[in-house]
Amino acid sequence: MDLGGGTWQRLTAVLLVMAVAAGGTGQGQSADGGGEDLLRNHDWTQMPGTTARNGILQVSALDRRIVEQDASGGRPNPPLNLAGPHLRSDGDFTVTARMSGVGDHDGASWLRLYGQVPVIYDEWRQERPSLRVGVTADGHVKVQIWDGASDEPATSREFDCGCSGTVTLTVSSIGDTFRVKADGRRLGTVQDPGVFAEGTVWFGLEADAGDDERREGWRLTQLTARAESGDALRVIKAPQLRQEQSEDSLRARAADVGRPFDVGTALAENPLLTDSRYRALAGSQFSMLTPENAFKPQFLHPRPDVYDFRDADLLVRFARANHMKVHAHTLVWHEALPHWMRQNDDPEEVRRTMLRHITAVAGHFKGEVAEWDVVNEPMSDDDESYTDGDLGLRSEQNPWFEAMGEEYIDEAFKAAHRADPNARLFLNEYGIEEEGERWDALYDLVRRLKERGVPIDGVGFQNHEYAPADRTDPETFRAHVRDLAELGLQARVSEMDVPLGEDEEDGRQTQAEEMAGKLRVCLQEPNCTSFSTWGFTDRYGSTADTKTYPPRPADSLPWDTALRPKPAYERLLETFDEA
Ligand code: 9MR
Repeated sequence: MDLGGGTWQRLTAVLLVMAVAAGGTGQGQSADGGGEDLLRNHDWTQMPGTTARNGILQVSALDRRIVEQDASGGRPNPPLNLAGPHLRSDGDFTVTARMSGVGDHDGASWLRLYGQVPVIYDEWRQERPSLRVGVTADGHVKVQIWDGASDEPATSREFDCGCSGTVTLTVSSIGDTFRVKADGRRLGTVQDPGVFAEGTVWFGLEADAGDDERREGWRLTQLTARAESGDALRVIKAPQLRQEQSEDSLRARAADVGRPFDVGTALAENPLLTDSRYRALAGSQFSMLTPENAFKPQFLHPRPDVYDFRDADLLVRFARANHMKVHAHTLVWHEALPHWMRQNDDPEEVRRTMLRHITAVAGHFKGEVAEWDVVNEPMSDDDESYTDGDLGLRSEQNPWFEAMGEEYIDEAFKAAHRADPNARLFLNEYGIEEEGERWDALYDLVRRLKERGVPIDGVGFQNHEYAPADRTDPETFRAHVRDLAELGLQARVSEMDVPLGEDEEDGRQTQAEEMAGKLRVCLQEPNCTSFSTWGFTDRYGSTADTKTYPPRPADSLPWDTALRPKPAYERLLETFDEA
């Protein structure tokens, strides 16, 4: 994989702070003296959906969406330049974009300014405050404002412009008003509910596909930012990814176990690049990361012929900078699929789609990831699937099983092995920590796979304890880990979280004991190779209640919403010490 050495240098460059005086003419100013030239002086190579040539960015329709769990609907998930420049402003400022190739085809062309970057919770992208300005297919200029209180824009205004071809759009944030201009001509104002109250501005570029499915999008030929009336505006480069290490950490303990053992967490790229305290803990506490979403098909393979690995690569770079392993997740699952992947009923086509996806994705990350969840959650949730000789495999909503039956699992592992022969290959599942037909059926499945010579190395036990009934005896887990050892397979705790009920007495103690119990067993069983939680802080935890705005965080993970360690963290440390 080409991670671009030069880019890497730029990415890890020390925080570069540039004072941009209003109307100044120093180095870094654009040709017309309109402020700091964000396009030419800064890194846009990591902006998904774009290609850079001669200082111009081609923005194409990426069409990323987050579908709901039942595969319906889908919230747009347009990209932002996480590893590029962002602004710090404590006052009024102006951003100017020159856009070419707009207004002459079906889709709209957008510049998005995020006051806070969105957070992806379970099957949902929560919009936080942002402003989007763009040119529609019929040449209007449209302004939309998200105020952080809903998924939909709180304000939407359209101005007659007659714009097409090349347009220079200007947005000024002045007091509590946004002023919008096109080609220097005043279009109007929109009330600002406080989009940039945090003093930060992150950039996104979007091209709508439109009905004609054209993807060529538009071109950004200039982007500048300047302060208004003497207020300070600084352009900030992407943060350094390497984090300071500490002796007093989970990963330092894991390094002392006396055999290869990793302690991991799921990580999300948005907070990783924008929240320095999240980044510091992620890099200093863990020796392994699992991409929470970035490696899923709907994130990196949004259209049949479009792969965009840039957000995923950020996580790989972070891992590399901090000597962490990547446990990649996931190649074949029935969720998080872009709609196009479900649209074909021809079994041969479905098989080809699956194999092509695995070959491209595992091939891209070859040598960069230590392990893959090749197949995720293949077991059925329907009791009927476990009766009358049925083998308990999920068929509902699962296009892979529908097309190929059980064989999809064999094929997936073989293709992953061909693409990256050195990666350890896992099957990952929930609800298998306890006795019952689900575990029995999974055990039978992996035994069959081994008998057929399928290159599977291990099983991930997710250990989501969403309800008190999910709190399982570590000794049962131990028995299952040992069953796998007999088959020559490894095991790992892959996604643990322990959400507490509203008024659970001594809840945090229970949470700590649950996590410590599984870690202890994992440390004691030689074929158990890692212990990972599904995220590490409640600030971005996937079990938050996102039906409300802002979301109500759950109490599930070792660090709280203020990133303070909870008893679970202390108990995990102690458990390493006791081992
Ligand atoms: O935490 C993830 C959430 O942000 C996603 O919307 C969701 C669907 O892609 O997946 C969540 O992660 C799941 C993981 O991929 C598989 N096991 C269950 C995890 C928690 O729901």
